[in-house]
Parts: sequence; structure tokens; C-alpha cells
Amino acid sequence: MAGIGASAKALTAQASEAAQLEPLTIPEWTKSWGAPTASPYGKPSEFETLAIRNMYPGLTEPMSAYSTTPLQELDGAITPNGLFYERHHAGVPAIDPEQHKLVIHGLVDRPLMFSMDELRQFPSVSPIFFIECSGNPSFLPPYGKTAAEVSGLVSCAQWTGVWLKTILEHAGVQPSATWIIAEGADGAAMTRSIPMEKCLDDVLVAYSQNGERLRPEQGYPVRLVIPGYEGNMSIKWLRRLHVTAQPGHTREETAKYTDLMADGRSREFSFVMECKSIVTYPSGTHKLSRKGTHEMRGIAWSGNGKITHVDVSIDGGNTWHEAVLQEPVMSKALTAFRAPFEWDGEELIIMSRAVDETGYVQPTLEQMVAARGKNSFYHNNSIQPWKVSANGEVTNGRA
Ligand SMILES: Nc1nc2c(c(=O)[nH]1)N[C@H]1C(S)=C(S)[C@@H](COP(=O)(O)O)O[C@H]1N2
Ligand SMILES: [Mo]
Repeated sequence: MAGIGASAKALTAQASEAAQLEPLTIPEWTKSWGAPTASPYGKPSEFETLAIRNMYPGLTEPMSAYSTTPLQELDGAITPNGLFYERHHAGVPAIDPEQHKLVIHGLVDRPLMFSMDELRQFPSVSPIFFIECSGNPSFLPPYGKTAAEVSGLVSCAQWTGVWLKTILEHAGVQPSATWIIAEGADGAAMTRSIPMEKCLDDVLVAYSQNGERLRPEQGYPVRLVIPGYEGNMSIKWLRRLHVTAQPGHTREETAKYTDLMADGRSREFSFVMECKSIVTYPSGTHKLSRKGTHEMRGIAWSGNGKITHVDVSIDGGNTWHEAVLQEPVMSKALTAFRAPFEWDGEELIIMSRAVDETGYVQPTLEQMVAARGKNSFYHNNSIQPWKVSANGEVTNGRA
């Protein structure tokens, strides 16, 4: 009988009998010196070939390039820098930090210009936040095979930088200022409007990612990180902050990143990435190699704050069981979860459903389509099913 949570047997390692190990033979690598040199920058083991970003044929050209994080190969909540998802609208510029400047102007008492060294003189903070593209995934089929293809436009890092509110205090925001229009230095000059309320809350001007300087593809030498808001607003290669009394209604806020509703009206400024989760093990292209107890694993996140719980199901959502959340549970960061389940060789439909601190419950795709209509493209945070077949093969449960 399949079981989950408390009904599954306690999870213990399926160890080989020590007696079969032909008493602890000494392998070759224990009898010789290791590689002769230390290396200036570490790389993954040569035996690790699966944890690479998913590339998409035809989508590596500068105009519309993206690659996704291999969620199905990662553990925990932090994305390694080399595997952070990428989304570029005009390729990755090679910016010399000695020449790059950040300007803040408009409705401020003191317009200011900062070199990268000057930015580092502000008090620094190092919060952990996810960034997710609002097209992760789109409502439209075809649905991907792997967790990377289904939901790999989300990643999480510890960012170091200065709170935007600290810079704003320095510049002196005038009472009439209600928006900031942020502009990137790439060929796309990506430009988005951010409400002043958010800017004075938790927007970060970041120069480091997981301890090292930003990667070029993540916005080197400086980017915005707008916690919980659609990734498109986290302007990379940041060059300008224009303080204004109205939003810009830029291309990325009109032609793109809006959704046409069933009644013909358009949803503009759909900022928040709502509560979502995905099972990453077992997930598409994995294979359960044996019957018995397995540990289901996944990640959950919410642009509205902390995850409070995640329910998991192995029977297509007929019954649900609470998963264990991995500490620390942080606001607007990925939260790992796990739950043991029992597999006896029958077909399973595995899925997770997250709840955040506002009480919001992750919806099904059917509920989303009922609320948003069929023209929507962005902000699909629906429940993702995976099908385990009798032979153990795992495929996307959304046909
Ligand atoms: N200047 C600039 N900023 C940008 C973009 C861009 O093309 N140019 N892409 C945006 C989009 S659509 C997303 S989802 C995030 C992706 O950030 P990442 O590539 O670091 O994952 O950056 C945003 N910021
Ligand atoms: Mo995006």
C-alpha cells in the first residue's frame, strides 16, 4: 500500500550489508596523492554532469535569452551562483566597474551619482531573497518535462548591498515623490516603475551574490533586488533611479508584463509573485529505482512573506499530508520541505500545495483559469502534478 507522512515507514538509509563489501577494500584514490595543485577557482566534481542550467534552443540569442535552474538536481534553498536562472532582453553587457556609475535624480533634494566604490561605503546588509520571472511557467502548453523546464525561472541567493531606502534618505525624497523609475545599462535599457512605498520597505541595491561579486549575467556590477515582486522589476546593470510623481508605463509595463483578462481589460502592475511550491524529487525524468520508502523533497516560496506550511499528496490531491519545513524559514526566500512516502509499484500522482503567512493557499491551474481567463500568460503559480508510473518513471502529470 502506498502511504505518506505518518503512515509511511520511518525513513532509514537502504544501506548495503557491510559483509558484502569484501572487507572494506582500500580504493586506488586512498593509496596515492591527490591532484597536484590548488586551484584559483573551484569547479564541481568531474562526475557531476547533471547540475547545469537548462538551455533552450533558439532562446540563447541576445534578444530573448533565458536559461533555467536545475531545481531537480539541487538540495536546500540557496542557488549556487553558476546555476542561478538567467533572463536577458539584449544579452549580457561587459561592464567595467571603474566606469560604471549609478545616478539618482528627479524629485530629490540632492541628485547624486555613485561610483561602485562609493556604493560600498553605505552600511551593507546581506538578506536572502528569491527572484522569480513572472513567466515561470506561462499558462500555455507545452508543459516541460523536468522541474527546470516547468518552474526553473526561480532562484534564491544571499544578496549583499545597501537598502534603497538608505540611498533615498541620503538624497532626500521630496513629498510629491510616489514612484521610482529604474533603468538598466544593457542594450535593452530595461526600465520599470516601482512604487515609493516598496522602495522605502525592502528594495535592495545589490553588488554581491552568495558572498562574491554579482555574476555578469546577474547584473554585474550592480542590480536591484525587489523581494517578492516579479523578476522583471529587479533591474540588472542598474544605472539610473528617476524619482517621480507617476509611473513610466514603459514598454515592459504595457506591451509586456501585463495580462489580458476575459472581459478585455488589462492587468497592469501585477507585482507580487504569489505563493507557490513544486516537488523537485521525485520529478520529471527521475526514476524511482526501488519500492519502499522515499523522501519527497521540494521548495516553496511566497512574494507576500513566509511559508507557513506545505501539504503534499501522492493521490492526485484527494488526500493531503503536512510536509516538514526546513529551517530557517525566511520571508520571500525559498523554503525547502520534505515528507517520506511509501511506493509499492502502483501509479502515483505527486503534488505539493503551499500556504503563506497571509493565509493564501496555492491554487490549482483550473482555479487560476477560472479567475484569470484564458488569455493570461504571466503569474501562473498553480499546483504542479508529477506522475510516477508502475515502472518508477516520473513524468509531468499535466498531459
Ligand atoms: N537591465 C535588465 N534588467 C533585467 C532584465 C534585462 O533583460 N535587462 N531582465 C529582467 C527579467 S525579465 C528577469 S526575470 C530578471 C532575471 O534576473 P536573473 O537573470 O539574474 O535571474 O532580471 C530582470 N532584470
Ligand atoms: Mo522575467
